[in-house]
Amino acid sequence: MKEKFLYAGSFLSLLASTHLLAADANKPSRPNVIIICADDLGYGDLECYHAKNIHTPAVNSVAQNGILFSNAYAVASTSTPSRYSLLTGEYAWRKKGTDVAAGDASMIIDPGQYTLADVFKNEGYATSVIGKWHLGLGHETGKQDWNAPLPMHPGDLGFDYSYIMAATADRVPCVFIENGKVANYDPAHPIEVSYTKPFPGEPLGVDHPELMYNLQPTHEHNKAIVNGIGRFGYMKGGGKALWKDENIADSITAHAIGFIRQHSKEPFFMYFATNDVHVPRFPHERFRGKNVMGLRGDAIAQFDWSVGQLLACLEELKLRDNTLIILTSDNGPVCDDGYDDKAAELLNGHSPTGGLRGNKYSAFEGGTRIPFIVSWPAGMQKAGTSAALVSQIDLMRSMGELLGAILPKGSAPDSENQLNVLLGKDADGREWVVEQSYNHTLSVRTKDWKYIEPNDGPAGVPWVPEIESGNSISPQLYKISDDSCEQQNVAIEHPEVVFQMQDVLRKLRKGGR
Ligand code: NG6
Ligand code: CA
Repeated sequence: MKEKFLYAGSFLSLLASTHLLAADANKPSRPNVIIICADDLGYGDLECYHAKNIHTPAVNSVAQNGILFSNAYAVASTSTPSRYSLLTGEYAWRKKGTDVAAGDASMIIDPGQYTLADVFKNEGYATSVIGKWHLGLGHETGKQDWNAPLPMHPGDLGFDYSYIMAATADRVPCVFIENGKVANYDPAHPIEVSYTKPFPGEPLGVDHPELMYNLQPTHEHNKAIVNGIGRFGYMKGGGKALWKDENIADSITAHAIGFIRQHSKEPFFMYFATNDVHVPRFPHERFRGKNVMGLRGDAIAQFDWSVGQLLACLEELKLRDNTLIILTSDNGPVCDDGYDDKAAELLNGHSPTGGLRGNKYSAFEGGTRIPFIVSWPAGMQKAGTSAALVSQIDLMRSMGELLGAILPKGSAPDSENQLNVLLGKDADGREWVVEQSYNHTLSVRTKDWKYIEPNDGPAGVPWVPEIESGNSISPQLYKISDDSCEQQNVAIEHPEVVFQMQDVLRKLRKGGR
């Protein structure tokens, strides 16, 4: 089936490129595409988004050669649902089992679903995912044999090459998985993973705080100990395959560069998903201790370094001009997310959300409004900024449009083609964007308003109560303006706006757009 698409797609793109060439011999087509997706990087965390305590020269240069968006959204305020939506063009709340995944979760995207990687692959691109996956592996939760090839992995979802962390750095297994097999596998130390039972004889963080010598937990993260850091879940074995947190950025960056070099003569797509700036934050020693904000600031600097390495490689290979980079984050920022890295204490006046209310997990803007920069020097008229409403849900159909690809019926059901907005040719963007908080509360953002639907969840996020969840039993409506964001609930004064917003959600839930 996929082969048919391959032929049809290649033929169409040949037609499309011939057409482009006929219209304008210099017009670029089929750019390489790299999505750089940081983890928990906030709207205010980059210098080009007005961060003061941190220099991010590499990201700045992406912005200087592209469009910087000020109203762009992740689909959800946590990783798994956000990434699910980015890669499938379907709202995660439509599908069960898309909440924050354990490290032994089975594969969440069905191999029968058409993904963003399929769009590229069927247009003849070499495709890869490198870094954080967090969308499950194998066919049965908790039943993976980590000592053998995994029967289901990104290779079944359109990615030709994968070098990934199964979930997050704070969850076992703490090994990289390359094309469905543990990288650097150590037969002397077979791997066992459980999220229910400890392994006899394996020391746990809760009993041995002295073994967590690199970082101490503030909550949870006190089970398996790997590299002097406590984790979620139990694990045994791994030996030389175990990662060292301080080398994760180096390792994924080196693999990303390797992929670019290998495919420099053909169009490629890479989803580069960094571990930075998720917890545990333990960057390489060349970054540690350098930033006034402590480890969280050091991790942002390390993220910028990774971006810089990719840019340097593209420049060297003369690929930068015809490479379209989308630089973004999976959800809003958080300070204390389970380790005592003093992220909150050392902010020194910095606001990770750029002054927005709420944080990662929240229904408030801080949960889902994220940095979003699009840069394609050869394919954009001019650099600049855009206030258009943008959602990551639209990447799939927008990239499809870019490639002249045909998507199968029923695929990417919630995605819209917004290519002209992403390329800065259209300033309008979406009429509304829908966002999901940690407890599936949905919000609607329009140009002027933000509506949060009523629900009976607690006012603070249960495991980090100091974070405002955005939950309220009353409907909330806020006027969005630059100086005051989500401070005054005006739902009672504007019932007609509340009704319009509820109508958006009602129609969406029925399956419409
Ligand atoms: C939370 C974890 C947090 C982090 C998050 C996932 C607790 C106490 N905290 O459940 O540490 O791992 O899940 O983050 O459970 S995400 O960015 O991958 O969604
Ligand atoms: Ca995240």
